Amino acid sequence: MALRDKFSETGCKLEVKKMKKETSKWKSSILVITMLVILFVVGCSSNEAKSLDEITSSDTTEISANGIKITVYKSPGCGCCEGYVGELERNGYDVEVVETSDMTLLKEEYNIPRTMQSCHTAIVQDYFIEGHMPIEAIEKLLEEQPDIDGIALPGMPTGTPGMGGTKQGLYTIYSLTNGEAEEFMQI
Ligand SMILES: [Cu+2]
Repeated sequence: MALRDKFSETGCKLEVKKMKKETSKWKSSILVITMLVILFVVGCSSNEAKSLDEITSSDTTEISANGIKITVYKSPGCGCCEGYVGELERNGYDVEVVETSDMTLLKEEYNIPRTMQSCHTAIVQDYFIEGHMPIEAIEKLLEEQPDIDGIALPGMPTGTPGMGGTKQGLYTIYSLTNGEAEEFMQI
């Protein structure tokens, strides 16, 4: 009886030892799993940060290369206006077309005198661009950011973007401030 007790006691001790061993095994595997999870999460979040960076930088490149927002107001059915929209798009501008049957009202709102008017009016940043404006003039305007209301190329000269035909001499482009015209550039 006493012997059996002793045996079972030893058995118990052995069991406890085994259990302790197993517990420590479990503990170490839990530790390893935890470390793996941490590594995975850190890895994922750094990947996420990288991809966000990549998205942001590619967006910036797009904007600096082109993608400048420009809104073109035109009357419905104006073919040369559409030609001009196409030219802007080919040059990388992000064009929004707004059709309106009251172009006169729009030109009054922007204080564009009759002698300076053309078919369509575009808005880029805070400036208006009146008419079949050569791209170089828009680039100069956006680069220099002068304190003016906008620029205008009156009428619809042949050879200008969207008009077709061949260029007949230099175009004079005007800057307008409160309806007052001054020469902006000649192309
Ligand atoms: Cu036109």
